[in-house]
Amino acid sequence: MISRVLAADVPAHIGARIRVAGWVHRRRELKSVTFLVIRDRSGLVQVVLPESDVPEETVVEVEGIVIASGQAPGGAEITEPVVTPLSEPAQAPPFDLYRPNLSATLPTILDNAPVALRHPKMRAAFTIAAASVAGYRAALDELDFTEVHTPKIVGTATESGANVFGIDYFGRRAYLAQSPQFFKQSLVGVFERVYEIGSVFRAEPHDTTRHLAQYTSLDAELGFISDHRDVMAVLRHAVAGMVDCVRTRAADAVRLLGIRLPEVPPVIPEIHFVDALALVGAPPDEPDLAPAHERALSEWALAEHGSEFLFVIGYPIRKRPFYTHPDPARPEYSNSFDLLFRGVELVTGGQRLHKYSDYLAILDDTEPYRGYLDAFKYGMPPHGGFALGLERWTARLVGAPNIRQTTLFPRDLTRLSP
Ligand code: AMO
Repeated sequence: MISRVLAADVPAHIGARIRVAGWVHRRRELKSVTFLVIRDRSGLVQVVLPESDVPEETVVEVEGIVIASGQAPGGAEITEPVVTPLSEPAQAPPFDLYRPNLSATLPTILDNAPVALRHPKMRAAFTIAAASVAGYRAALDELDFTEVHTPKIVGTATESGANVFGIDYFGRRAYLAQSPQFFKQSLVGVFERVYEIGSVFRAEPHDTTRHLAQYTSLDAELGFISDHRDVMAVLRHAVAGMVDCVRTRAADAVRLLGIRLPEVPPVIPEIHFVDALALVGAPPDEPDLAPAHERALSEWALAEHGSEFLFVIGYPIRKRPFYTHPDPARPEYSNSFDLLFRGVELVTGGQRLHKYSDYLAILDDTEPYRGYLDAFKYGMPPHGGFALGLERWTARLVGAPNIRQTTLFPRDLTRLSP
C-alpha cells in the first residue's frame, strides 16, 4: 500500500498516484460531477469523482491521481479516485462543519463538543493553546526549571476554604486541589526552580465568562529571589516564550483565525495597587480590583505605555493568601502582583513567606499544614512564583468573549458532560 499523504502536502505530488485519509468535510453534487473535500489534521484537499453518496463526516481513504487545479484549495485536486470508507456512514451533525464559521449557540456547541471541535476554527484555538504550553515549557526549561507533577487529591484547601470541592476519600474528607501551591513551594526546597502544568479545581458558585470549575494552571516557583520582581522577570520570559511558540508552531491557526499576537515589552509596565485604585476612580479603601477596573487599567496601559500587558503590584496583604510576603516598607501591602492582559487578570503571583516562625505566627491551627510547614522547618530560601490560567490566556489571544470557547470540555455550575 502506498503511504498516506497529508492534505496540505498534496500540491507537492502533482502527477503522482497518492493516498489520503480523513473526514468528508463537504460533499458538493453538481449535475455531472461530485466534489468531496477531505479534512485531515493538516488541512483540506478536494477529490473529484462522477458521483458519491458518502455522507459528510464519514471517515474515508482515497487513492487517486493529483492534478493541478486553479479552483481547488491549495491549487491541486485528486482525480480518478477510489474511495474506501473507514467508518460507518456518519450521521448528519447538528450544524454544518464546512461553513467558514460554526453557526450555533454556545450551549449547542458545548453539548456537541466532540463533533463541534472538528470545525477548523474551533480546533485552531486549541492548537494555539497547545503551542502556548509548549512555549511555556521551553522557556522555563531554558532557565533550568524542573517540571513536576503533584497530587490533585489533597487533605487541605490551598487557596481559600470557600471554593473547594470536597470528596470522599476512603471514608475520609479530602479535596480536589485548587492549586499546586503548597507542593510547588515545598519543591523549591528540592529543585530550587519548578513548574507544573496541570488541572486545578475551583467550586466557583457563579456563572461568569471567565471562571471554570476545572482549569489548566501553568504554575512556577523559584528560590533565591530578592523579591517579587525576580518572579515578574521570569513570568515575562515565560509569556514571551508562549507568544513566540504560538507564532512559529501555530502559524496556520493564527492565520485562519485572523488574530494579532501581542508584543511582550522587554519590561512590562507596572502600577501599584494604590495608584491603580486612584486611576480608575475607586475608593482608596477598596480591597480588590473589579473586572471593570481591570479593563480600564488595561486601556490605560495601552494608551500610556503601548502595552497589552500590565503588572499591578502591592495588593493589600489582607486580600492575599496567608503565604504572601508583605512589602517590608509598607506591611499593609504585599510583595505580590497580578498580570493583566487585554482587560483581564491572567496571572497571580508574588513573593512568599519563607521563615518557619512567620507561618507559625500566622496559622491558628498548624496541624492541617504539617507537611507543608516541614519544608520551612528544615530551611527554605526566599522564594516566589506565579500561576497563569491557560483557558483565559487562549480566550484573550483568540478574542473569545467566553472562556468556555477555549476549553475543550468545560466544567461549570451546570455542565458535567460531555
Ligand atoms: P489564583 O487563584 O489567582 O492564584 O489563580 C491564578 C490564575 O488562574 C486563573 N484562574 C481561573 N481560570 C479559570 N477559572 C477559574 N475559576 C480560575 N481561577 C483562577 C486566572 C488566575 O489569574 N496559587 C495562586 C498562584 C500563585 O500565587 O502562584 C493562585 O492559584 O488566570
